[in-house]
Amino acid sequence: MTQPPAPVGIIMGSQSDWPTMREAAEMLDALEVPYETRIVSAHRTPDRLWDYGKTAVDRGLKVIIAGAGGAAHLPGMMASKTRVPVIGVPVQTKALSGVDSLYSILQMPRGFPVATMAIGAAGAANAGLMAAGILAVSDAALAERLEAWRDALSASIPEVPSDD
Ligand code: RP5
Repeated sequence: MTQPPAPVGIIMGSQSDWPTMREAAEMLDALEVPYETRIVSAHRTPDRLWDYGKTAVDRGLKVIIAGAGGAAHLPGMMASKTRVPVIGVPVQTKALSGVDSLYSILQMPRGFPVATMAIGAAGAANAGLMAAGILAVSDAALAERLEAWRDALSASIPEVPSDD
């Protein structure tokens, strides 16, 4: 039996981005959302970027999570190539702490938006949640799982601080 196409693509500029981008993957695992992962670099593999963007709609992708660091052009270039919503994750860098990545992703020109998350691991995890939220608009079972996940997080926060 053929598997339905993964609705979420997690792409990243380099293998070195994976420890960050894994946070998005783990969030989608927790919410039982299928995804694919690819290394797609705006600078090192531009043809791969173009092909990925060009075929995204036909392959059934509904959301793309794109993480990159430094001169982080991947999310924006992907947004220019496909109408599939792109969620950008600025990967933390050594030289400029990820502010370079953030600014590279954030300031898109009018017409080609990227939903930009926070720098680093929290941003990647939130990208997974954002992708799930987008899909949950038309998937009642996923909406229920997402509500449960959010409720569990709220319930895990103590009301009173502890000295331990
Ligand atoms: C970017 O350059 C990647 O997204 C990565 O964050 C950064 C450094 O890449 P490597 O030199 O570690 O492969 O394209």
